Amino acid sequence: MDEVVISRAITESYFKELTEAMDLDVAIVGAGPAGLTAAYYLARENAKVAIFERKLSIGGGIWGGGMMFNKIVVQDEGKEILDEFGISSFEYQKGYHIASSIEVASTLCSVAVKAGAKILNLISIEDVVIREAGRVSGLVLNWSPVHMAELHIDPLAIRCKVVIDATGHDCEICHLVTDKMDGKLRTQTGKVMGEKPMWTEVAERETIENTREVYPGLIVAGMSANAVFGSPRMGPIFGGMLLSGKKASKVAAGLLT
Ligand code: 48F
Repeated sequence: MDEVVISRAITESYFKELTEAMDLDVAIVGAGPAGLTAAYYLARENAKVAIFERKLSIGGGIWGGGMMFNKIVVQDEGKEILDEFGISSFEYQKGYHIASSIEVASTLCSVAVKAGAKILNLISIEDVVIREAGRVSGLVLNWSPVHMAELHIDPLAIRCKVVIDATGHDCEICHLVTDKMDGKLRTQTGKVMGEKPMWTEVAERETIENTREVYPGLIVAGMSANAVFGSPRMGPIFGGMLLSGKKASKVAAGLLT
């Protein structure tokens, strides 16, 4: 075995994938449950889709379950998606299904990749590209270690038809649109309204309602949708995240046609 062949194999195949990701149908920011689910359904419909994830690990807030206890809860509607992906669960009490956060995170990652979605980890999105008619038409990326080391290094950019902000509580892409160019979101205030305190029942329902195009070319999904529209947080129940990801894939597919 030759070290240089190994090194070439890695760099050539990685940069081929990165180059292909420079022109996408859908670019998803954040590989949490919402982003991974959206990527799976889009890839299954043959959309050219990639997820950009800041961290080394894929799965966002799934791994830690509730307060580092690695179990998550889903409701009946969410369990249908767990079943579809072959993730085991058991009914703790009527309507409350328990699953291993380890199995959920690893399986969501696996099904998305096997369906054809590309996942580029260790890349942070630091800006959006806005061109014709104020439409989001691309993302600006940099290596996460560049940000961590506070190095002054210019980023690169990719082009895409649709962006899904699946960045969780921080809804970072929506903040970029409002803060950098005073873009008006389709919320009551035109701004990010901010997440409200925990109310699981309402939060789970509203996550799905809030999953929509919030700015031309930009869809919000998962916790980011609730943060943008001023809905509550829900805690370690994940059905809303899975269902929001699925809905985001449909909204994105609608924008592609
Ligand atoms: O936070 P996260 O899991 O978002 P989600 O899919 O799910 C929320 C739940 O985990 C939980 C909850 C309800 O169950 O309240 O919190 O909505 O995943 C978001 C991912 O986005 C990445 C971040 O590292 C995380 O893995 N991320 C955030 N900002 C950026 C980013 C960015 N600017 N560039 C790249 N990745």
